[in-house]
Amino acid sequence: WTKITGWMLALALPLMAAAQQGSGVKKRPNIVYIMSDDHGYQAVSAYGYGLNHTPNIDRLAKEGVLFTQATVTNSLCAPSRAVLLTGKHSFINGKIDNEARFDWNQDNFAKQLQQHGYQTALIGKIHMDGLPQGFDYSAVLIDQGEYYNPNFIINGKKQQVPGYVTDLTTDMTLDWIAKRDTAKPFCVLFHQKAPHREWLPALRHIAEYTKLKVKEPSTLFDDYKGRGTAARTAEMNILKDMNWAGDSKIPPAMMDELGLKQTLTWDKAAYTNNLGRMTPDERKAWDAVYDPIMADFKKRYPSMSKTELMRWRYQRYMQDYLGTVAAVDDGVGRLLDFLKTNGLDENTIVIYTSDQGFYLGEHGWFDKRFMYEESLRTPLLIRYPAEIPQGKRSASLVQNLDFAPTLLDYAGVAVPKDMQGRSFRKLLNGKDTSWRDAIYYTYYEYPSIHMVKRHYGVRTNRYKLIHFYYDVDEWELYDLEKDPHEMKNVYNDPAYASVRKNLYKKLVQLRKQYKDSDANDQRFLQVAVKKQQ
Ligand code: SGN
Ligand code: CA
Repeated sequence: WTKITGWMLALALPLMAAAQQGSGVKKRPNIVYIMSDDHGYQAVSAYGYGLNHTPNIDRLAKEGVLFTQATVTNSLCAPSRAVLLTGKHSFINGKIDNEARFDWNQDNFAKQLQQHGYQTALIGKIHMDGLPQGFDYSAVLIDQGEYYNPNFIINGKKQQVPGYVTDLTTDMTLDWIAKRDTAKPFCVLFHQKAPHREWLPALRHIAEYTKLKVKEPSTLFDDYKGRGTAARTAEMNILKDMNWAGDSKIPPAMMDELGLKQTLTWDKAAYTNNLGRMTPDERKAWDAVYDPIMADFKKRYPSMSKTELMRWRYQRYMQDYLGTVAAVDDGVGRLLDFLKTNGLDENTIVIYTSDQGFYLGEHGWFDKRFMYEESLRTPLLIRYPAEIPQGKRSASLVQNLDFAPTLLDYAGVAVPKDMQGRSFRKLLNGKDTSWRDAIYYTYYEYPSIHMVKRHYGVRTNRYKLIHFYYDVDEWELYDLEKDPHEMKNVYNDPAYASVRKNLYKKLVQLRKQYKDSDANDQRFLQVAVKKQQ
């Protein structure tokens, strides 16, 4: 039997491939899933915040759909990637935080695509140990990866590659597509490291971006009075918690001269290691731009007030952050041009998103983790001319949980029953009017860097209810329509009693639906306690 089936398959497969390429038969789409790291939607110009200009990502908005309310289920790097791959919440796929082990043996959508005749690749940041499964080709960064002359693990073998990480990730992606087997459809996960901390832009962008002056968010000087303990005790304030050398790029020797203490124990080392990776020529070009900025800071620092210092640090942060976004945008442009030149633009689904959102000074913060808007939401733009309308915006509550089922749906592969997300293919076609009215969120990495307390919650298109636990037991409720910046917790406001009751009901229902429980939270507490011992 196996012999006969083998023979039959050997004959049938090329025929099937030929049929796919032939006219009459609709070809299965290719998929380019672009995900950057920590790219807040505020820094995609199509979202209209006016911070920067991303003409290439914006092409996807013009030629496809932009989601205004796309969210993640757990606003942290590796957990977000695990959700993308498995289509399951963190408490089901097991990757609850950046430390937990990810079990590559479990099913993922790339494995499914591979089993159904797709060729697959994973290129760039994945932030998970172990050889990626489900990919014919993988070229991944180690852990967080490096900006200059980074190390990659290419199909399991470590190798340092000269160049700038964002450009290299783009090069490798285009290269892999160019060399693919044209008889099969492909799916590539094109994962940029940028704009992750410590924000080192490409040399071609530093002169322009270090001159940038952006508008401050209205909540830059938030005193957290309207909210709970979690917001007050988080350690992600731009003035207090950012590294002087590592992040703001003040040379370690200058820190000593000015009497600046290291913020984190690796503050100076981050600077030395990151810049130390540059070639002498690269370093010269870098210093030519940054030295004068630092010399100017040195003169001004002694007379700067705390407010002035916060303002300086905010601008410095934005310059480098937005500088790294510029190369990501270049890469998207190169990819779109490449698809067009190679006749692939009609039949390729292109998605642009980030592993989560990011604070660009809102509430005085950088980083993410919280279920508050800037980190809960993530940019999401999709282009696929064969099916998706052009230039539309959608406020539907889609999540990264939905990527796996959506992509399988487009590929014509049955969605495994245990995936928890839902395909939004019909939603994009305007054929699904019963989309979910609330999303569920969990966050676990505490106590840890940035000290964002454990929490879970529910968000509808108007309200948000959050429960912080572990070493507190606090609830927060926000009315996003009246209070879009989430400055006032109305959990105890009698005017919101019935809203609160309904949201709580919804929360209980979602926890049940997704198979989450207090028992899960307890189980993961044990993991954390063990980790600290
Ligand atoms: C590092 C960063 C943190 C960041 C985490 C997780 N610190 O620890 O600021 O929150 O990564 O980021 S650093 O000083 O080492 O840069 S994530 O995107 O990978 O989840
Ligand atoms: Ca991230």
